Amino acid sequence: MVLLIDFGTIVGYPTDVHPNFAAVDWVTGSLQAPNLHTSEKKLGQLRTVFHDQRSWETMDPETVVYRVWWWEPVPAGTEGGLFWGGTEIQPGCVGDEYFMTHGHRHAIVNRAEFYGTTVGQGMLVLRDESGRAWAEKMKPGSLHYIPGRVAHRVVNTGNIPLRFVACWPSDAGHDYEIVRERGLGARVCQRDGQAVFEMTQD
Ligand code: S6P
Ligand code: ZN
Repeated sequence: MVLLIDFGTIVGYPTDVHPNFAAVDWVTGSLQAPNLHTSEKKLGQLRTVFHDQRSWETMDPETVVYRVWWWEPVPAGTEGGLFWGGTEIQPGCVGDEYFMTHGHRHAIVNRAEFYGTTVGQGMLVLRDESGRAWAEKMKPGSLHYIPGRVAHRVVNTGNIPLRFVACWPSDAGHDYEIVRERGLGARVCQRDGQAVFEMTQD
């Protein structure tokens, strides 16, 4: 059987297969998909994330720090399925610390993930179960494999929005508590105009 896919048209698909099709703009990471999910995180929702609480308190809690969009071709929790999505982090700082995602480890801890940068500059901060922290530079085209059991967070170190695409298992889930409790063991701060990766005591 010949299968022709043209961004929204599938010809000759077997009738028992749901026509799951989507389109990605590979330059920006924007996504068109059925029942696209979206969420946003504002500064007011990220109270414990930034180390400079005094600066955080002086800022507008309605400031959007990042947006996420994703496609769930199978229901959340399905074993063996995959999700696809993207994230855009605004440029900015709280005190000397760059805007970043909350960060999480997957609820099913052995679930891995891919990140691919489309726009901007940043750092992917990672921490394994033994507490070791490290970072990978993100720039357009960089592809990052996040192993299972590794907590992850993305920091925008540039002056334009940072965008990346992601692919993760549909049953991975998110454990945010572990990052709230233990942090990532490192922070990325602006020192003399440069992004510096610094280990912390947490
Ligand atoms: C999901 C994947 C991303 C993040 C997104 C926001 O496994 O890693 O879609 O959810 O970048 O980060 P966070 O830490 O708020 O979930
Ligand atoms: Zn993840």
